[in-house]
Amino acid sequence: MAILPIIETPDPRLRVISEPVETFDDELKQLIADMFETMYDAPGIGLAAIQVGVAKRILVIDLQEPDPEDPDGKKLIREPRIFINPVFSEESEDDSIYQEGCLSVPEQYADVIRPAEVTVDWQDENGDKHRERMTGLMATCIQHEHDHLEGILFIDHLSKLKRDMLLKKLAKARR
Ligand code: GNR
Ligand code: NI
Repeated sequence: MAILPIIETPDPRLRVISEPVETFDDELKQLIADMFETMYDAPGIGLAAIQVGVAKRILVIDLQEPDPEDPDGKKLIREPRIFINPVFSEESEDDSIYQEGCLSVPEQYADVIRPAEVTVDWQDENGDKHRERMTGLMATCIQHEHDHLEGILFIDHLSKLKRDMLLKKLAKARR
């Protein structure tokens, strides 16, 4: 296992369109393990392979929501999920607004409007096919991750004014 370096904007690799996975081998499983280790370390709730420089249609997500049984509400439940070659359909008419962040746009946050629900078809690490209706934070997160496969960042959903303000803040934070 290895923690991989996360690519940050304006690295042009974040604009590349990722290629479908065709071979479900040990190398793929190793990459997925490294992606989870990198995501948990960051920490983040999702990661697309292109964020670690691999232009393949692979997403890992773990919303790490608090355990409702834990009296302090501090314990997070780990529920790692793998989505390979995800395809969306039946995006809801209803939208949801969520304050998003991105490990490739560090420490910058903005409200993004997306369909509240989406049906996703995908393959797992063995190539087996799945379909599920996503809602809530999972719907938001998987749409954010899927954007990465198309070279899109959450800041692309903002007005030019808001995007420029956010990128200015990022530049300032880096100095
Ligand atoms: O860790 C992350 N948090 C997050 C919050 C709201 C909407 C999307 C996300 S995904 C992000 C990790 C990341 O950059 N994934 O690509
Ligand atoms: Ni992101």
